[in-house]
This record gives sequence, structure tokens and C-alpha cells, in this order.
Amino acid sequence: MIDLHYWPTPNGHKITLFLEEAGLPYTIHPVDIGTGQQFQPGFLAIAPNNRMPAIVDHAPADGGAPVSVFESGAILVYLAEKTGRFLPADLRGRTAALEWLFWQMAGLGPMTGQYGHFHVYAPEPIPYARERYAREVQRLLGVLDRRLADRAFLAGDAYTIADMACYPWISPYRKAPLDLEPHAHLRRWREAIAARPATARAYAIGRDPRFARSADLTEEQKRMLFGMAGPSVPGS
Ligand SMILES: N[C@@H](CCC(=O)N[C@@H](CS)C(=O)NCC(=O)O)C(=O)O
Repeated sequence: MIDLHYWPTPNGHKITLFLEEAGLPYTIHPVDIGTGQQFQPGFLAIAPNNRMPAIVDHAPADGGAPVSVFESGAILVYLAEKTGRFLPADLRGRTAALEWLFWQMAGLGPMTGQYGHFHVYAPEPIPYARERYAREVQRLLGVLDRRLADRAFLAGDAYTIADMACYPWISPYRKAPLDLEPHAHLRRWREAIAARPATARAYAIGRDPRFARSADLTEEQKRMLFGMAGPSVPGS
């Protein structure tokens, strides 16, 4: 059994996308990042960066003590290796999947996150920051679109953890939607993933009432999320 420490955000969705595709049994432990649950000692013991998602695998492949994993990219690789699924076994397919997974972790995710911060959450409009991240995210979407011009998924014909990592980060901010019109291949890929039953199940989990929150972040939630509450890990 796997414990999933989760809140329904793009990085959280990556892991439910995998678990629903693979049909692995798991239990969700909500980490309400707006109320500071990411700073609780029990969570920090498995996720020292005070960010979710994180997992604990109580039945690891080596038969030993439970294994905990933080960082969504590392979790996806761990689960792919555990199940032998969604990470190609051949050298070229595996390399391509890992390339695009790392590209998401280091580029698409952080840049889109900053885009969202400056367009949706920042206390005052900063035109330079808004323009910088909007341009960078459009550039990254163009990179994705070109990659998908001649293949169904990022690593080739098969759906992999690279696709699961990127999908939740395509225009995730309802209040600041991105223009996907110029990116026809990206739109086709996105629709194909959205149509998968496991994707529908993964996103339905995020709509469960236990994750209900107001449409807008409160000032207290902003303080928790944007580091205005002091050191990121209390006591550090
Ligand atoms: N690189 C990390 C990023 C995780 C991350 O930023 N998670 C956010 C939600 S999407 C979070 O837990 N935020 C809590 C906070 O900022 O205190 C990963 O991919 O797992």
C-alpha cells in the first residue's frame, strides 16, 4: 500500500495520474498547504522541502522498511520502476522520457508557477515580471508543440511519466489562461490525455469536498504559501 501526501495542485495531480493509470492501491493523506500542514514535523520527516506531493511505499521492491519519496519527478520515476510501467525499457525511449520529465521539473513547472504567481497572486502588478514569465511560458509551450508535431506523446508512441508531469502544467490558472491557439499539436496531445479514464478519475479526486477551498486565497493562505510567514521550515 502507498500513502500519498497530496493536495489537488498541478504537482499533486501528477501522482494521482500515475496511480490511477497503474491501478496501484493508495491512501490519500491531505496536506492542506494553505493552512500550513506542509510544515508539520511528521510531514517534514518525509518531505524536508515542505512541499507536497510525497509518498511512502509500505511494500518496497526490496522487501525492506517503508521507502519515502519527495519531489514529484522522483516519485514518478520511483513508481515507474516499481511497476515497470510508463517508463520505456529501451535505452532511447527511457532517455527521451527522462529528458522531458527533467525539462518539466526544471522549466515548465517552475516558469509556469512564476507566471501564475505574478498574474494571479502577487500583491501588486509588476509588468516586467508578468511579461517575462508570460513570454517564457509561451516559449516553453512552443517547445512542447514542436516536440509533439511528429509523435503521439513526448517519448514516442507510448504515454509515459513525462506526459503525466507536463499535462497538469498546461495552462493551470483559470484566472490567467494561456493562449494555446498557436499550438495545435499540444492541443491534440492535451485532449488525448484528458480523454483517458484514469485522467478523469485523478482529477475527480481533486474535486472531493475534503479539498474544498475558497476560489481566492485568503491573506493567511498567501502568507503560508509565499514564504511571508518567515523561514520556510519553522526553527531553521
Ligand atoms: N519541485 C516540487 C515542487 C512541489 C511544490 O511546489 N508543491 C507546492 C504545491 S504545487 C507546495 O506544496 N507548496 C507549499 C508551499 O509553498 O509551502 C515537486 O515537483 O514536487
